[in-house]
Amino acid sequence: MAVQKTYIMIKPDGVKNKHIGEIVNRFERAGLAVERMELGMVTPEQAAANYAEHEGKPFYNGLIEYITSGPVVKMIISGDGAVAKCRSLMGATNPADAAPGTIRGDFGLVMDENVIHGSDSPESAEREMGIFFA
Ligand code: RTP
Ligand code: MG
Repeated sequence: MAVQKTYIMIKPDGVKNKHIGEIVNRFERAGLAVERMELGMVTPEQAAANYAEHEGKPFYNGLIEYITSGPVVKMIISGDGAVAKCRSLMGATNPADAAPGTIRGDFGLVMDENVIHGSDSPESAEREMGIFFA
């Protein structure tokens, strides 16, 4: 499988609830490597660019407000099939549907605060890495 890079972001609830170490550990244990890592805020411009596909949906305003509400951990993660591998480690979008053993299944409580973001395709990954690590 091809080596890929993907954009991963531990969301404000993941930082607040002190899951950074455990989450990074899971990616590393899966054979993936952390290429870049930075703790900081997401600007409103970055939030809008990252979630442009959701503009106009009922949950959009809350999503932007939430992702800019506190520090996040922005990461570039690399490895064989990194995009799909990370999505699989993250689990389903809604923590209620996410399998035990996945990041959202173990640490997520609600759909609106679901611990982690990960690029959903190699194309999204390129775009999102450009937004957060210009
Ligand atoms: P993400 O982009 O954050 O990694 O999550 P995802 O690909 O699994 O899900 P996506 O469809 O891109 O949705 C982005 C975020 O918006 C919130 N959401 N709420 N109430 C709803 O119906 C709804 N749908 C999506 C979630 O917090 C999701 O992570
Ligand atoms: Mg998404």
